[in-house]
Amino acid sequence: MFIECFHHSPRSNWAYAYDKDTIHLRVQTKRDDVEEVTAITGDKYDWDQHHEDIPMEKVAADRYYDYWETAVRPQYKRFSYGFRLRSGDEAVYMTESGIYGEQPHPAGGYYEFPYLHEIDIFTAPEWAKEAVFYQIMPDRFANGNDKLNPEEIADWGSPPTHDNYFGGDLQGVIDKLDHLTDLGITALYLTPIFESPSNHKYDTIDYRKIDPHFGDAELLRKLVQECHERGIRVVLDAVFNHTSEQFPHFQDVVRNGEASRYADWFHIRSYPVEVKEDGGATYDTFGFFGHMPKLNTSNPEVKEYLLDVAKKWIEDTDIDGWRLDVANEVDHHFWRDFRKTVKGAKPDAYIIGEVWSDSRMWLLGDQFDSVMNYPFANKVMGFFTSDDVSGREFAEQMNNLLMRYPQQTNEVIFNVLSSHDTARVLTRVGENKQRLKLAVVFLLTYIGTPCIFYGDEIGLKGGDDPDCRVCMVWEEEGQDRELYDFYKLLIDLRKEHPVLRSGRFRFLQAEDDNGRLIYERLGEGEHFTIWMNNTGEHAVLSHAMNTDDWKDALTGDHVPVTDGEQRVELEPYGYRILHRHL
Ligand code: ARE
Repeated sequence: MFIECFHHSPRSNWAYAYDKDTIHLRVQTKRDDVEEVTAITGDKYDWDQHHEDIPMEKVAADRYYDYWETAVRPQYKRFSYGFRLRSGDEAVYMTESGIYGEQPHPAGGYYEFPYLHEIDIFTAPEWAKEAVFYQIMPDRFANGNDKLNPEEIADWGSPPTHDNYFGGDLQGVIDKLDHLTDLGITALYLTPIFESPSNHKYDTIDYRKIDPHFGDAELLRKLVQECHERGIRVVLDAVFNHTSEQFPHFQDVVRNGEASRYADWFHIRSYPVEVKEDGGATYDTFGFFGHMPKLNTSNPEVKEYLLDVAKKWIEDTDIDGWRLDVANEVDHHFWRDFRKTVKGAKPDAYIIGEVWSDSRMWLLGDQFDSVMNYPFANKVMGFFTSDDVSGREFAEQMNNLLMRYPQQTNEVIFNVLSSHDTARVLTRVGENKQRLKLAVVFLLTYIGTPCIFYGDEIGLKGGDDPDCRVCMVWEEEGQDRELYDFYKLLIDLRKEHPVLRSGRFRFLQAEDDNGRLIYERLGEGEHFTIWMNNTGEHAVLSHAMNTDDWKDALTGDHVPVTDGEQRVELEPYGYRILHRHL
């Protein structure tokens, strides 16, 4: 066996409390190398009386590794453990102190789960597990009050640029809530709405004031209330990594230099505070954007100011959570205090960090509940936009992502296909609606909290920012109603079946020479299998099945099993969703 490929760590995504009674353990081994892994568990204070060998299941495989997982429910909420790994006649024991040919005495050197404290368990808000999100950029969604329009607005539907405005506002969102309700949306994420000089509002002048072009606090309160009456939660966008250069405290530093009482609110490199001819700023910024000075969030005054903002909007308008802009560039101390403040104001608030890469550091239960899952988006869109990625490669990529995080994180991670920072899905799939539908079926039958970028459901197109930020189309003749009905159908299916939200996810079949795959969602009382043909040819997929009460989840047709095998014919880029009650 390739012992050098064995991996376990007694914390994080390898050993974690899933709920108040259950701890999940995971082990990594080289792909197709080990035949059996057993968790050797016991209570170090009385091993003879309290020990149990627990078989581990191979739950996933990526390109290089197999992943084994089991659940342990220790009677006294504590246990020590090691692993027996076997291939053929060869067996070895892996403990924290090393790898041995014989089972070491449990007296020491085993891994430890010292004690399962309920307060230490990361639990995400239950509603977030059930949610289907819709992301809106208010300036582009609907204009509900012309009186609030910026001085100059572009014609609705004309090409967006980095600088033009279209006059959308909060009243427009309120006016169009029926669209969200009809689609089946249960949660709304608004990009920034506080006072800002830009059309995207990601450079804040006043965190305590709604941008006058969008409305005011009273109107936001009304929007949240109308959403709550419809069973829709509301999440706002917190831009705490940086401000606008017009932020008064920054302007004070520009005017007064080192003498400013706000000098330590920012990361000033040298004085005077300015953006030089060559574009370089004498202070830290978001990216290289001089108009976005970076806040020093380790400064207690800054922390107090921003945490008050986070609390204020929950208390004043009853919002249900925050999406955190450029979250990975703000310090962890700040986010730990942020979580305490936000959860103190609303215990089931949902905190989504914007982190485009591996987010383990923020998902240990002490900072974020979730992150915008761009690695998911990139792999899913990479698979469904081309014929070059095989089903097996895709399965390996998704399994690798799933093994990064604890199960309860996977159940609420914020899965997107596109956003205001990426090209739209229909554009990314080359306007091939069949490919688009496969990607959307995957999004809405996968584990995690799905989010739909406004307008994707009616076939809006657009390249990278700013082209993706086109105005919403409200005239039915400008909408792809067939696509809308498809999104609605899949959202309804997800909302009707809990197993599509929190059931076990497994790939059942993923071929390495084409884009065909089958995966399942399995939970209390229900079983789904989703069959996909991500190729341009007709396909017949078959899979061993020993039960015969399967139906097509969308048509209700019975899908027979013959001689222990289920066969499903698929059109090019076709899919079938099969369902049975257990
Ligand atoms: C836009 C254009 C720029 C242009 C600028 C002119 O994108 O090319 O020069 O306008 O003003 C906001 C606006 C953007 C604006 C930007 C800068 O929405 O329209 O830029 O401000 O003025 C990384 C960060 C991630 C960040 C993206 C944009 O990690 O946090 O870059 N996303 C957030 C918001 C944005 C917002 C800002 C940050 C700033 O969602 O909307 O931009 O507050 C890889 C990397 C990622 C990288 C990603 C995208 O995947 O791994 O780290 O994200 O690419 O570039």
